[in-house]
Amino acid sequence: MPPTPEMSGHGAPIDELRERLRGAGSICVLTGAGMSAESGIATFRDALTGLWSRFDPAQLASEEGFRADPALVWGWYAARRDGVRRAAPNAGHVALGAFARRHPGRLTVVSQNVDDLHQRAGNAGTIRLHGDILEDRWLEACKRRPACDTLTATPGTPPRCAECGNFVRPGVVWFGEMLPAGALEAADAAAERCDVMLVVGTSGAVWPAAGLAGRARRGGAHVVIVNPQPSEIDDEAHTVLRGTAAQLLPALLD
Ligand code: BV8
Repeated sequence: MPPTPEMSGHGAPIDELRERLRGAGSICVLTGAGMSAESGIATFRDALTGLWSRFDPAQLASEEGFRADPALVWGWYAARRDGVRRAAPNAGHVALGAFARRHPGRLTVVSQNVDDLHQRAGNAGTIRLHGDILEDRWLEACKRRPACDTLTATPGTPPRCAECGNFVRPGVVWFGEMLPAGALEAADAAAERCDVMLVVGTSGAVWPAAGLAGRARRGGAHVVIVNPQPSEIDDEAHTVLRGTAAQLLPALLD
C-alpha cells in the first residue's frame, strides 16, 4: 500500500496525481540533492558534516575557493566522489528509470545533482545542469599546443600539467560559472512543453535551476513538489507532497 504522505497546503491525493501522470504526454522531473539522500549521499547543505562542517559549500564549490586552497577543495571532491561510487540508485531513481523504459520519450529528468544515479537507474538522457562530479577537466585551457598531457600528481592535491602548471579540476559547475551550453536551454524546453512537472528533493535555493518550476507552471503544467520539508519554491506548486523521493516516486509512477 503506497504511503499516504501528509499533504501540505494544497493538492490532490496520490491516486488523482497517478491518474494525471498516466494521462500526461510529457513529464519533466526536476531533481535536487534530496533525490540522492536515500542513497546515502548527503544533501548539498548537509554535505559539510564532520570534517567539512566549518566550511561554506558555496565557497568550496567555486573557482575562487579552489584557487585559494586547491588541496582543500580537491579533498572535498575526492571524499564526495568516493560517496558517489559507493552509492546505489534508490527506489526513487529506479521508479524514474523504469517509467522511462516503459514509456520511451515521455519523461525527461533535469537534475541539479552531480552524481550518476539517474543514469545508472536508466535515465540515460538526464539533463545535467551542474555537471558531473566523476569527470575531470582543466581549470584553464592548457596553454601548450598541443595541450600537454603530462600530469604531475602529489597525493592529496589536484593533478597539474607538468609543462604549464595548469590544474585539473572536477567537471562540475561552480557558483558564479555559467551552466553547460545547451543544458539550460534543453531544461527550459522540457519545462515549457511538459504537462506535469515533478520537483523532487530541492530546496529551490540555487538559480537558474530553481526558476524551472515557475517556467513549467507558466507553460501550463501541473507542478507537484515532493519534499519532506518546505522549499523556497513551494508557491510554484499546485500540489505539495510532504514525503521522500524513495517513498513517493514509486507510488506516483506506474
Ligand atoms: C549561473 C555543482 C550565470 C557543484 C552546484 C539568479 C540567476 C542566476 C544566478 C544566480 C541568481 N541568483 C544567484 C545566482 C548565483 C548562483 C546561486 O544560485 N546562488 C545561490 C546560493 C543564491 N547561481 C550560480 O552561480 C549558477 N551560475 O547562474 O551563471 C551567472 C553567473 C554569475 C552571476 C550571475 C549569473 C551556478 C549554480 C551551480 C552551483 N553548483 N553544484 C557541486 O556540487 O560541488 S549547486 C549545488 O546546490 C548542487 O548541485 C545542489 O543540487 C544544488 C542545489 O541544492 P539542492 O539540490 O536543492 O540541495 P539542498 O541541499 O539545498 O536541498 C536538498 C533538499 O532535499 C531539501 O529541500 C530537503 O528538504 C530535501 N530532501 C532531503 N531528503 C530528501 C529530500 N527530498 C526528497 N527526498 C528525500 N529523501
